[in-house]
Amino acid sequence: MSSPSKVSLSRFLIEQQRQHGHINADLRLLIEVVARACKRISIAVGKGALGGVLGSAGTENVQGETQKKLDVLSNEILLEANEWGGHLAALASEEMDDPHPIPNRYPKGEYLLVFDPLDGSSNIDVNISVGTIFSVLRCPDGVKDPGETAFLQRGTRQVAAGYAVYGSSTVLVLTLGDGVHSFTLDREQGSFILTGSNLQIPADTGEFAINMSNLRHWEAPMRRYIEELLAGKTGPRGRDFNMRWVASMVADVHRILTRGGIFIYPRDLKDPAKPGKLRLMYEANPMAFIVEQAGGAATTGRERILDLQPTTLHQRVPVFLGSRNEVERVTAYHREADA
Ligand code: AHM
Ligand code: MG
Repeated sequence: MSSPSKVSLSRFLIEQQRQHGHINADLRLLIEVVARACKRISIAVGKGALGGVLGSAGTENVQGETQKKLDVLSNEILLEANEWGGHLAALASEEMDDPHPIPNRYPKGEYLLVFDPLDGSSNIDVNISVGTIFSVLRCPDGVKDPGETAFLQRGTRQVAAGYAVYGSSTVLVLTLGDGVHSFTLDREQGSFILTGSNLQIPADTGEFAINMSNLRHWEAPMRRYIEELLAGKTGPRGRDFNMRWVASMVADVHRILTRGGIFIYPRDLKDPAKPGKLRLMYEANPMAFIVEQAGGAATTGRERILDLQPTTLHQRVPVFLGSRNEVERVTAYHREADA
């Protein structure tokens, strides 16, 4: 008997369309195009110094962050790949101030794509995992030239979300709203192969991920939560916890999806104008969608992330996500303190 054949991303998507009716042909094309772009980004990242792609591009994005050459290149790869297929009405990205319209020479589709082309920029030049995060929304009915307002939809309205992590292997993680699945890039074949179905995040964990250097700027309930974890066996939690922080959200979330954990980028009081570091539309929402689909939870420390009504494209939010029982506990500490 022949061994069961491997399931490629293309086959997986066709089956989702044919058997389960979860997606239509346009959404299938969209995911395939994004995956192809991620493959190109993976190749560019993998070349490192040999590709001449390391270092700063000498420009700043809308958030005043210095762009790396690979940030700019990854953004261009995603734009170019997605412009002409007829599946999108517009795109938006961390690296562009305003939404990018589909040029008039191409047909327009019903979806909006929003992405962080290369997340974890500070890790690019030091050979540590980085990734791409994306979220898919429907263009509101009757909107012909979608601007910023068309994108400002609650996370619950996402029809798909995913990320690619460019680590020791390249893995694409995807949800279409019916569980979370992962695909590993077969570098010889050039295709993504299904390597994980219906991933589940354990409800309990002994691992947390946070940038501890900001501790002095945190709110009281946040300090309480971390101090209890640090107190270990002899503290109120009665057990020891371990810490991991890659400083690439994709890599930290991928670890949590694989073996559990809680990821936190809280609000801090260093700059009261900034309610957190991570961006709602292309970091928090897609990751919250994936984490919830894997049985985890995602909040701002106070509210469910997916319920937030966005007010601007590049808005920032505090992020608490991962193993359900830990996210619920730290969220309860914030609510208690507010009450
Ligand atoms: P970026 O999109 O500019 O790369 O910033 C987001 C990144 C996340 O990937 C990561 O979790 C966080 O910033 C790390 O922040 P810090 O430098 O405070 O550790
Ligand atoms: Mg980012």
